[in-house]
Amino acid sequence: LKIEKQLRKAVDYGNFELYFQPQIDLSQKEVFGVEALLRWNDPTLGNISPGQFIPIAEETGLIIPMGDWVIEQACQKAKQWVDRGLFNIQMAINISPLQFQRPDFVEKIRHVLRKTGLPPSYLDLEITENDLIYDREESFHTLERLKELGIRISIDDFGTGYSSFSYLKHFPIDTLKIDQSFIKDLTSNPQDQAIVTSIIDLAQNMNLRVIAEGVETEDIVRFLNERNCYEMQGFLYSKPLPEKDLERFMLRRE
Ligand code: G
Ligand code: G
Ligand code: MN
Ligand code: NA
Repeated sequence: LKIEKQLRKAVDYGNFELYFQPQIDLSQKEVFGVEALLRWNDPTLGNISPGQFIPIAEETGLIIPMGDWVIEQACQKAKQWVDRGLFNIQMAINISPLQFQRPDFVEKIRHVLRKTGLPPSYLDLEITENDLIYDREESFHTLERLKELGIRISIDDFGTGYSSFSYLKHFPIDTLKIDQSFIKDLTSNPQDQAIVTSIIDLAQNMNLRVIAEGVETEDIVRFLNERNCYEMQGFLYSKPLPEKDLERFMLRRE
């Protein structure tokens, strides 16, 4: 309850920060995007992890104003990077089910793109499988309208949800993000190896991009590269970074 009360205050004062985790394409040896990850440092409670406060925000509905803040900040930031000629990278944003299911969601995205001037192709929305199956008809319609705007759609935590293959067949999706739980023990666990290999094949056969999340070792990278997966996100390359550190990270790589 203390957390909920403080979270309400934080929403009122915009008391959050965005961190950015680089996404690397090893085939081009370049950073092609970042995932925006919300951080909250409360004056009395200290640092609280999103694993703790996102579920509370979802239960209380606070995720709506918080999500609005995240989308606008992230788009503004990406546009600034483009304008300053710093780097051209996609901005991936996590979207909660409650946000995605709101009737005004597409209109909100359209509005933020117009307001910030960010070209739509720079925006990548991460949605989980479970968000899509809640109301298939409505989800399909929402995705179609988002695609019409020209943005990208990724399925986050792929492989851990309750959905079926049929949505991959029908829904306009760009990327599968292989959940980190399959990547962590990849080099020692034959089940993870079978699952990850199948997801990569599936993505390639369906002309989807595939990103491995939670990549922490070179052995994991080797396994993935041998199966033609070159897009990586994980601590091996970088933790999520505050803006200034991300800029240093990008400039150092040039
Ligand atoms: O950053 P970290 O790995 O601690 O994030 C933990 C969880 O919180 C992840 O599942 C991540 O998707 C989620 N998360 C982080 N930032 C956001 C955000 O801005 N919006 C939503 N909906 N989830 C987020
Ligand atoms: O659910 P989602 O995929 O959005 O979660 C993203 C979370 O994963 C972020 O909180 C980020 O800090 C975390 N993360 C990113 N890379 C790694 C990694 O290599 N190892 C671990 N353990 N966590 C990671
Ligand atoms: Mn994510
Ligand atoms: Na994930």
